[in-house]
Amino acid sequence: MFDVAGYPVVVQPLGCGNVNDTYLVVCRTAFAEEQLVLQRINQRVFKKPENIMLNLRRLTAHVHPKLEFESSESDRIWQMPKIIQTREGNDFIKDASGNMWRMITKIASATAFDKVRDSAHAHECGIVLGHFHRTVSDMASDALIDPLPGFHVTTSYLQKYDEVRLEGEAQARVKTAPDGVALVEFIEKRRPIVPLFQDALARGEISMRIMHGDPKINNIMIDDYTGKGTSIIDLDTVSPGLFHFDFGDAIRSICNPAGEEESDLEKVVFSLELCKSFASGYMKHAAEFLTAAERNYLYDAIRLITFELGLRFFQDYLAGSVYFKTQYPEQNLNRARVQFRLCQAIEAHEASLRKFFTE
Ligand code: GN1
Ligand code: MG
Repeated sequence: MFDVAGYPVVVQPLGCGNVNDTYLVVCRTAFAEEQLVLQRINQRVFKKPENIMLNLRRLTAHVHPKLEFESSESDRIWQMPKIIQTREGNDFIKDASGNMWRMITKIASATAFDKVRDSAHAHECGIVLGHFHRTVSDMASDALIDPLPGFHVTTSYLQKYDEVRLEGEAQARVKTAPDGVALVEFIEKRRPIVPLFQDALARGEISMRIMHGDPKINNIMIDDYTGKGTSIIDLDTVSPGLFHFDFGDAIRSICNPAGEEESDLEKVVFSLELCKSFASGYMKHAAEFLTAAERNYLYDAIRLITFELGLRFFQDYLAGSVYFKTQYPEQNLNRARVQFRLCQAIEAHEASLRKFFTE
């Protein structure tokens, strides 16, 4: 049992994560109530779930004191969820079927949106990511255990894709999709950019830091009362990595106002205006620690992470949708189409984006 006061009055699904199962739990006492987040960790994705809890403990031990210290002088109360232990003092529970459950505090009176609302929203998302990066920028890059080895190593996804393409079922799926061959060609054309970040790392131009790993728009909480960003959630992928992946991932999800699930590809666009709003918010905190070499790769990060996610969706579709949860059979195919379309739109803005980030 988790160590919470009172009695649960409701347990209901929360959010629309593609990996873990997430529930809102409300516990009431005779005079108050507490909202909590209960999650079942997807052990097909997170093979060593104990490590993500160990990471969360280390991360929150580093971040919470800083946030508390800032509270008196900042323009907002920054928040980060906290682990609720079991009554026995453990960070998670393993049930009889081997499922792993954990409970964390809920960032209350705040909303995580699936789609961007306006420029001000994009700007706040930038502030939140920049603040997060600044807060962890003094953590050693090996302070956390890598929970998903190869997570943003684009070459490893390409290799997986190459393997799955050899299978009969995958070939049939390519043939059946009206745009199957075009999608394969789209990937082929971009093969040369895939090792870009590993090469830059190997040359020592950029270095590993602590990254969030999944800072998409619906992991950024906006205060219902003030409209300000207040927290970044979904901390399981926080790990050694590059800030670039976070920067790119946030932008690809924020600057496509149609969102990840759009079925009308005409609506998938890249908004330069939203991108600039996000980046100006991000730089409020990030300007002090980003190096000139790191800035040089910001455009490449947006393009590559969008391509990578499209590749991951397409590869999963070809493999029979075994990784990302789906509500209909072609969902991962459609998600891939959206990311590839967005990648093309980003490429069309290359010159202005490069100029904007390096000036
Ligand atoms: C997954 O589970 P969720 O929705 O927070 C995925 C991310 C993708 C995202 C795309 C561990 O995140 O990498 O960018 O879907 N997380 C993992 O929506 O694979
Ligand atoms: Mg996630």
